[in-house]
Amino acid sequence: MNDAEGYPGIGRVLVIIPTYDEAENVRPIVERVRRAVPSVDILVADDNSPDGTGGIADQLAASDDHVFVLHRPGKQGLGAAYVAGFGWAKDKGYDVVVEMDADGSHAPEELSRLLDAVRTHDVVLGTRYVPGGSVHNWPLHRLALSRGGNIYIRMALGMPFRDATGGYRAYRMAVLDEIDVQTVASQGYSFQVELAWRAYRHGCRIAEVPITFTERERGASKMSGNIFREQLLRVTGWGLVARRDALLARLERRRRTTSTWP
Ligand SMILES: Nc1nc2c(ncn2[C@@H]2O[C@H](COP(=O)(O)OP(=O)(O)OP(=O)(O)O)[C@@H](O)[C@H]2O)c(=O)[nH]1
Ligand SMILES: [Mg+2]
Repeated sequence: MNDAEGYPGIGRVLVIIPTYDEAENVRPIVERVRRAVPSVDILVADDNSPDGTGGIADQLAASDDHVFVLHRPGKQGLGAAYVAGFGWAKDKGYDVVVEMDADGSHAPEELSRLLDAVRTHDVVLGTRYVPGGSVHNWPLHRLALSRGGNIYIRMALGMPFRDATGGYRAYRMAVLDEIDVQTVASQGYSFQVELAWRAYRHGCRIAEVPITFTERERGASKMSGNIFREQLLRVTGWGLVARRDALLARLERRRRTTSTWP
C-alpha cells in the first residue's frame, strides 16, 4: 500500500475476501472496494477454487499494488481462510482488518461506515437488523433462519447484539491477538458468532452499524444444513459453559461469605 497514513484516524486497513468458486464475482467485488475506499488494501484468500478464481485474483494483483492473493491448498472452510488471512495481516503490520464476502452481499460502498466506527471501537459489526439496516432478495425461510438464529444466540449467550452471525465486520488487529483468534476452530456462521462472543467476553468496545445485505446474484451459495447445525451446537455449548461458570462463581462467593462467618 502506497498511502503511508492509510484510512484517516485508524491506520492501515486490509479487507480480506475469502473465495471459493467466485470466478464471476471476484473481479467486480475487488473493483468496487478499490473505487469505494482507495486507501485500503485487499487480500483475496482463495481455497484453490476449481473454477479458476485464484488465477483471476492473481491477474488483479499483478495490475494493482493494493491487491494481494493468499493461495490455500484446498477447501478448508470460511473460518480457516479468515484465520490464515488474519495471520497474513499481522505479519504485514496492518492496523485494522475487514471481513467481506465475495458475492456482493456486503456493499463496499458502505465500508467507510464501518471504518469510521473503528475510530471509537475495537470491533464493528455490520448489522442487518438495526434501524437503517436491511436485507434484499432473501427468501422468507433464509430470513426466518437468520432472525431466529440471532434470537437464540441472544438468549443462549446473553450478548446484546442484533446480528451476531453477519460476516461484514472490522476488527482492530490488536484485539484479534487479545482474543487469540488463531485458536478459533469454528467454521461457517459460528465462526462469526465465536469471534463476537470472544470479543464481548474480553470487554471489547463493540459497535453495530447498519448495513444493506443483498443476496448473491451470481455463483452458488456455500451455506448448508451442516453449517447451521454447527452453529446451534456450538452456541448451546458456549451458553451452557458460561452458565456453569457463573453458577460456580456464585457458589464460590457464597462459600467465602459463609466460611468467614464467626
Ligand atoms: N476460502 C474460502 N472461502 C469460502 C469457503 N466457503 C465459503 N467461502 C466464501 O465465503 C463467502 C460467504 O460464502 P457464501 O456461499 O456466500 O455463504 P453465505 O453468504 O453464508 O450464503 P449465501 O447467503 O447463501 O450466499 C463467499 O465469499 C465464499 O466464496 C471456503 O471453504 N474457503
Ligand atoms: Mg453469500
